[in-house]
Amino acid sequence: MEKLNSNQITEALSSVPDWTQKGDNITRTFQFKDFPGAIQFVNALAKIAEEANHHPDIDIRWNKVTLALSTHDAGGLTAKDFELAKKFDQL
Ligand code: H2B
Repeated sequence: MEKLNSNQITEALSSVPDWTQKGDNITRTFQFKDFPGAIQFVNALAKIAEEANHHPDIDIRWNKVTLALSTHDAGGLTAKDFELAKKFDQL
């Protein structure tokens, strides 16, 4: 996987407008009705992440789940991060 340059990142971000770049990560916070709702989301995304062998950092706070995606193997953001972000948006 090739690390994206800043122009490529800007372009890719337009396809996932709810995500924000923070350094070498893209992040989004999802909000649910309650804690079980948040956990159900995490369980669903865990399956996708494992199948893709690409695992987000996950921060769970009651009904909110913040995900951060980066490709550590490439030392930055790659197309894979944006692919996964799109899949998580669809959940
Ligand atoms: N997840 C993420 N987000 N970035 C990676 O670079 C990564 C990963 N690498 N999951 C994978 C696992 C790698 O460590 C294993 C060995 O394939």
